Amino acid sequence: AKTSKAQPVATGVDHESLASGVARQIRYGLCSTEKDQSQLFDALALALKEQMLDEWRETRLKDNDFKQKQVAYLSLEFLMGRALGNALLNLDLTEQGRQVLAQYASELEAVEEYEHDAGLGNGGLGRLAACFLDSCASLDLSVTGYGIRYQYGMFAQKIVDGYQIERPDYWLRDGNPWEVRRAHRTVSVPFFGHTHTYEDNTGRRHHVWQAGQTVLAVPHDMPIPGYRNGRINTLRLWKAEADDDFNLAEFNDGDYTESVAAKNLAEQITMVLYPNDASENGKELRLRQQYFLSSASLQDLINRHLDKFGNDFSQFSANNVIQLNDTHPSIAVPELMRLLMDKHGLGWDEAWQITSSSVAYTNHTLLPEALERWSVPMVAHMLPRIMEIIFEINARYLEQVAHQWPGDCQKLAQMSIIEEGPVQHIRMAYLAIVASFSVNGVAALHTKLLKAGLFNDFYQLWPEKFNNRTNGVTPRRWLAYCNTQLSTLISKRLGDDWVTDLSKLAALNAFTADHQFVKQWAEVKQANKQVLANFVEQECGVSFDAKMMFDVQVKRIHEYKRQLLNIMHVIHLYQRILSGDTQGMVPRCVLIGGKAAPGYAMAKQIIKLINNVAHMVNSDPVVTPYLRLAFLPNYNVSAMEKICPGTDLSEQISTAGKEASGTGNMKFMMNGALTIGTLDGANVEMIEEVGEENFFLFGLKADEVEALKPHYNPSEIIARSQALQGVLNMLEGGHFNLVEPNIFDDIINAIKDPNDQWMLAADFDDYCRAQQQVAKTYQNQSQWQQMSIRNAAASGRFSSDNTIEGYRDHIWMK
Ligand code: DL6
Repeated sequence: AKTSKAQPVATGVDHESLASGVARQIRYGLCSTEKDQSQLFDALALALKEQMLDEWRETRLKDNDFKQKQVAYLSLEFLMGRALGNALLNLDLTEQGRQVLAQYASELEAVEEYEHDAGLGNGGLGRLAACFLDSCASLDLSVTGYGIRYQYGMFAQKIVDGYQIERPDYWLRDGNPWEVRRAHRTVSVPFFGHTHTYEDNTGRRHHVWQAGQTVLAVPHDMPIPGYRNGRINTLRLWKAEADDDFNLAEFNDGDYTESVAAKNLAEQITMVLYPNDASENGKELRLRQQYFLSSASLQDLINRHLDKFGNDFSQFSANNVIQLNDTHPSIAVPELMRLLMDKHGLGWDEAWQITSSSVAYTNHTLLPEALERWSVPMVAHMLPRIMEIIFEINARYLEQVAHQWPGDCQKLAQMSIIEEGPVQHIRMAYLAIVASFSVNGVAALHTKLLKAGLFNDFYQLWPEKFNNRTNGVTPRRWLAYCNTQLSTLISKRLGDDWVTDLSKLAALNAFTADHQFVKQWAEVKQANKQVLANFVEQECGVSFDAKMMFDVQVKRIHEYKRQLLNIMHVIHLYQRILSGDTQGMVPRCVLIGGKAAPGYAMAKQIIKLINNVAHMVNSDPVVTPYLRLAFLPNYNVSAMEKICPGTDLSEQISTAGKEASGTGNMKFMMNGALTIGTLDGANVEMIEEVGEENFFLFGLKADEVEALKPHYNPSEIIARSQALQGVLNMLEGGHFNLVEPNIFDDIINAIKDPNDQWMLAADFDDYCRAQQQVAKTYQNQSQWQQMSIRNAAASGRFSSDNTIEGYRDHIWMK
């Protein structure tokens, strides 16, 4: 059944029961006499979980009836962040929570700091999955998130001498009060071994995979409360455990220690999140994780189906959708075929009919290097039956290709799921497209480019599969929770319906001429800037002055995101200040934060450059009245909750055509920041909503980037640009690395390289022009504040509720 906007219903728990729950948890749950803040966090979280248990159970019972289609959202990443504040908000218990903690002389904000971020993701893709879960629950949709319970999440980043150092993030050290281990739903996942076939006496062929090893997948469930609507969905995270027979042979041989040590091998599968956001490194353990997640989740789905319908699979695809979050879980395609055929006795055609009408695929990147390929020998060794099924899917699908393009061998090779070469590889994205009934991109431009470029052959073959679902972010966490002052101000004028229907923010446009409102809007921003300034001081030791403009770029460090362009502009400003040219300059504090993949040398050098420039800028008293720079270590979800409310200017400056969507851009916009950006990803749609006059647009467009590529000549551009020459001279002169010679040579060479696909030099002058426009506008504060209101007012389209309604209506319930 289709539902419309989220409809809050009165729920909530009285103060008494939450207070007694906390007291009981301290006494019996934690068996504690102490009431320090970390204990209070545990007790409050456990008491809240207890409040959710009945509704959680009821939601499950209702969903097990399959009156509503069930969606399984398979993702290797869920970047959840902290859960406490979000649960209090969604359950309408924030005030009660505050009062209960006051009884222990504690403040909610202080207690919240004791929760470890659940950092089970790298960046945008994982955080999107987390926003989607909130929206699905709030829209009363039966959606289960399936992921991995990594013991170590995204690494903790430290900065030592300007360099990134990675430290393990053992987020489970103090336990996880939210999770429920459901051992009775454990399934086992096969690996290695060999296959054989036999014919039974009816002539039917059977395939048997004699696994060399099986690993137990034990579900640990996290509650996902909808916004005040009584629904509690589930995020089911799988933990790998060795089964009791693990290496029994060695055990029987008397090698007890070897046998027990070998258990670690199984348990390694869910030990650590791979910290690469846009490149796959072909590691065997990563494939193990992907198959482990896919197999466990599908077995779980099938078990639920069997409980209700027995071995009758005729309605399986009418009752289930499996949404693949990127290609990472695409090994689910052959796994579903295997389970249906080898375990449940279906024939190929029936199994394919079910698979291809249940699986849908979301693509999140245009970068070819991020498209996964697995070597055939590795898959054949680790998952022998899966390899056979992939070959068979490919053979059957290539017949369709041959039919569409008769005699075109080139087409066959180029579209084959198996890539030929010295070692054959499986193109996982192709496997996902071939099997899926829906293939979607994550912003209009991204989908357009997928259809025209990367997946054009497939678009020609199956145009009906392709659709766009522009990303969004949840307004609960990213406005109502993280920016309480702004939320209160908005609600005073508009009521609070906007929390579940963000399009209502459009009504803010009516107040841009209301001086009182504009003044209050500016005061809220000012207060949030002070909070951010305190945070920067505490984390970076750099003093930010809330009277200056706060200019922020936080996201993964990647060449295509062009933190380097940002720092080149900072160097340009620094030079202008040193030469006394401060006319028209607005004093600004620049904040940059983000993690580099540990093996990504260039990204790490960029971090080092930012830190070295920061050192020079911040230590010169001539410069600091105009410019300050800080690199924020360990950027994560809870940091963003403090950053986006206090930001004036959001930097979304990727090379056009490279950022699939971006979601940080939306969080900033919702919180009233203005954006300087290129025509890339969802920026394009943000401009559509807010108007170009309320956005600082610069740079080449995606088609211009492509057209320029063959004759890109940075030397010519440098020769024409004094500003760029100035920046390069300073870098080449070693101004920022006097005692560390040559450490920035790669960066300098990249800017001058005709093969620089990020085209830094090409966009530099226009970026500086747009930044001057920013400064000029900021000097007119009433204009700036009005533009800020218009940005928040126009952000309604970027609520993930809106996105999920699109998935619901055009993919899941179609
Ligand atoms: O769709 C969520 C997010 C987008 O907003 C970003 O633009 C995009 O870069 C990110 N993609 C990835 C791809 N990783 N892989 N593969 O993280 O997805």
